Amino acid sequence: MGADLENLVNEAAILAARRNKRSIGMSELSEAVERVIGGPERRSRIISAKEKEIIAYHEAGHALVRRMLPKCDPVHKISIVSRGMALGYTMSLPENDRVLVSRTKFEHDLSAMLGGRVAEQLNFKDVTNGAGDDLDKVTKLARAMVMQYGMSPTMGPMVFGQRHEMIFLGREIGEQRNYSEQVAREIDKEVNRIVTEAYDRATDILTRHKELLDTISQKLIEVETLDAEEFEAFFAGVPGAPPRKQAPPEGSSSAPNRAPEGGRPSGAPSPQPSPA
Ligand code: NHX
Ligand code: ZN
Repeated sequence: MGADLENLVNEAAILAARRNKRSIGMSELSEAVERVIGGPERRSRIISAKEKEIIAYHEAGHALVRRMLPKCDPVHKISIVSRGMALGYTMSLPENDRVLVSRTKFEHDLSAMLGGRVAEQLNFKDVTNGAGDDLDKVTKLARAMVMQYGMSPTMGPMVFGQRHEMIFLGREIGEQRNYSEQVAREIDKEVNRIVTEAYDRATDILTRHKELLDTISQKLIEVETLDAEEFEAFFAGVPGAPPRKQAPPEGSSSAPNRAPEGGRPSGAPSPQPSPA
């Protein structure tokens, strides 16, 4: 944790020095956060016009679904500039520190994670291997909802499988199956149902807002990145878009449950690493 912060500030200092600045500003700090989470930008990567269009639609799909579902965290940044391993990414920013997550929020998050794949399908009538990482996360989350969180009405409030973890390494080393073949099939069916419903929800949103998907994708092709404010501008007067709270001014502490000391200071963002 302390080492993470040291690394973060060091990255910010390097960026400030490169920009011939005498001190670290907010822009260096946020770029450092993005570098630490997602790796360095790779502007030299060569991408064809067709691929750039696919990447733009994929990211616009994530962002638009995320914006239309009330339980999703707000979009912090959309980019079609490669960073680390990813060709593009959509970052979100939790509005408050959360410990407990509802089934509804998980369902909305699944739809947002599938938004990229759905946008590819709707616009190109074809899909790419690029969504593999999104689908991996979707499948793992849906499976955890059924097997670990008791969130499937048909499977009931039970835990399936005894997970063997090496606690001190925080790593899973395998799963002991403690349920029948029959139950294994029911679990698979439930995981599939949850993912399918999330996919259908994303398809519904992107079909109803296809023109907006086109507009945002074209804008991304043109400018390559959109920040929260630029993205939000597309939604003024759009019916069906849940209202977005105005971000509190820098340094103000409006969150009631924030730890007074030792926690993240208010105003310091904690962007999610997910490229989804
Ligand atoms: C490939 N990369 O392997 C190419 C080079 C679908 C527009 N054929 O979902 O970049 O396809 O929303 C962390 C996070 C690899 C590590 C994402 C490693 C993705 C990312 C595969 C966007 N954004 N896919 C995404 C993407 C790809 C990949 C990752 C990772 C794309 C997608 C990578
Ligand atoms: Zn994606």
